[in-house]
Amino acid sequence: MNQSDPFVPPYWPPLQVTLINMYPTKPYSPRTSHLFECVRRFALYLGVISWFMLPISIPRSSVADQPNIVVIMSDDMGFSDIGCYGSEIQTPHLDRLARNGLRYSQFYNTSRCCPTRAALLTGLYSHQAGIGLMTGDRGFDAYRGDLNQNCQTFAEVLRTAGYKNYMSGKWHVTKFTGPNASNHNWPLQRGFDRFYGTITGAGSFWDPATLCRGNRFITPENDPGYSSKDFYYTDAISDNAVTFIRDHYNPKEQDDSSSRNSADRSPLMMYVSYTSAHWPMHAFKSDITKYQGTYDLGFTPIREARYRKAIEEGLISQKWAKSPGAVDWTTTPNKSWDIRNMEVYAAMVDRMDQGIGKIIDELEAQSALDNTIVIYLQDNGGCAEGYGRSPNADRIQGKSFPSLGRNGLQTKIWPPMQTRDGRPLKTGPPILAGAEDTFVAYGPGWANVSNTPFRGYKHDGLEGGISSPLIIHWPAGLSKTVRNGICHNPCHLIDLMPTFVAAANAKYPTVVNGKPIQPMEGISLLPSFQGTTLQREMPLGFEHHGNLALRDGRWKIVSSYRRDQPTRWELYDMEVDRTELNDLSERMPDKLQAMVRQWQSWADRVGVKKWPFSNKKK
Ligand SMILES: [Ca+2]
Repeated sequence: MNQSDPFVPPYWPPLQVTLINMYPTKPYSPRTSHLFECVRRFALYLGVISWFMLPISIPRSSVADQPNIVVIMSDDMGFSDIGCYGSEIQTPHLDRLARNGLRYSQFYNTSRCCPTRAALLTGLYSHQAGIGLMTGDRGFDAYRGDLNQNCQTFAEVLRTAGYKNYMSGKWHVTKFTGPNASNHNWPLQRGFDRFYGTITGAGSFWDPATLCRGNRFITPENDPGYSSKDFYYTDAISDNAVTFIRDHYNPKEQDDSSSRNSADRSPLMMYVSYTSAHWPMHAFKSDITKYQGTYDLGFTPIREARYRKAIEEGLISQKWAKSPGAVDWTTTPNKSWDIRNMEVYAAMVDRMDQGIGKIIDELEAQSALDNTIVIYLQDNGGCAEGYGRSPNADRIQGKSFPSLGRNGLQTKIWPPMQTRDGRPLKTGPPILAGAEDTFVAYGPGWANVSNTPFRGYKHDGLEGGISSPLIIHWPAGLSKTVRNGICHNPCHLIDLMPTFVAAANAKYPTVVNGKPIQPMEGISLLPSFQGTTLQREMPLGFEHHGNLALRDGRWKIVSSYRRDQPTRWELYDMEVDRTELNDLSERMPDKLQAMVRQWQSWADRVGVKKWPFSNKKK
């Protein structure tokens, strides 16, 4: 940011020049006692001496002071949906991470589930990993719908640095999702030691499809590793993550042998991939009740309150006008139905935060929180899709299904589908969302609230589609000067792999199993942990479903896909207009064309094909 700019970030420290040590000894925590520090330094001294005495073949990382890494990602939530980014939804645990950590105001995802997961896992643009669109094979290498063999997941890379890797939650980076399908691209085959979760990308929270433990399909009722009186997927993800952490530090208690050897001495990596708050809106009554009355006045007052709070937090500039509301509450039909949808959505986010609290508590119980990098992010912006918003009463009249019993697999992720005991799921008004026999999405009006103050939704290259909170919590590694601070440098999913490689003292490979591995695309965020401005040479590129964008410093071009219409680029100065309301493309045609050429160069390099393409191969 330009210091002459009236938007001077309130918490950002003066520019510092910091030498980033690629083999870091962690900055001292101010809470570290003198005695502990002496012991720690002596241990480090012994470690260094021991290292020189070891055979050359022992990797240096085996004696490094490597941090644990816990990546927590939510699903289909907007920029302002958690408390510390402006929301009225109660997220005290995420807020605590933010107050003691570092927030980023311009962190980008890829605007959709699959490509975000591909980019997060591999440090590449999603097209380079083979997932330019979703998990169907579109006949081009960039759109195979399956992670390719010329990329590595961060689990695969961290494993080579001595990490034990665990995953709880949604995978969604392979087209092979059935119980008899090839599992070559499932978590255990891509670097993880233990996995609990779903292979595909959506479904009931009360009975998720493709639920697996390791490589085995399970049901909520026959899972040998987890049982709950009231199964709810968000809780199951949290509880299994807690179990993996506990077992990591108490290897004798664990129920499989994958990480038994020296697990207590290995650093831990955990990928917690929630499906909250993706449709359908499913939640416990007790959580929904907390939000009754909160949304009775509709979209406008909530958007305004979030906008004001985000300005107060220092996350957005007051000179960025709030984008216009997308849906008129006064003419919205079925108001009580839509109010309920947002109450349930809030309850889903609230429940996820409760689970994050359990994970943080377990790290604290293991005395591991201090040297754990806890990361929170979201996979795409609020979702305007209309799933479950039309009534299906006529179609399900008098219908019932055979019970699934204890072992029957849920095979559907949207209606027509059934509960485990055979009831059809009901959609649309006046059916109130929440229970297991309902299937409703919260729609464009509330998605627009989620994405306050931005335009656009999930799928889009506009800021509402690609902007995510990013919280970094790492007491042993963040400078005191950035605690409760905000980094305003643009960042992207591709930056997390280089950050992990640097923090873990890992070596990113060039060849694996004879296959060349594409180089990392991003930059390490470690300098920002010390308050140093990030230096990025390459612009950030975006393409999904024909929605295009390029971010280069303060400038952004963006084009929204319109069927049967030519590409129409818009140009924005993000320092003065991040809400993308003042298109400069006609006033600055040379700048626009230069950036379009940059975008084309990026698109050609990563394998983007012009949308729409219809070919679909099996
Ligand atoms: Ca998503």
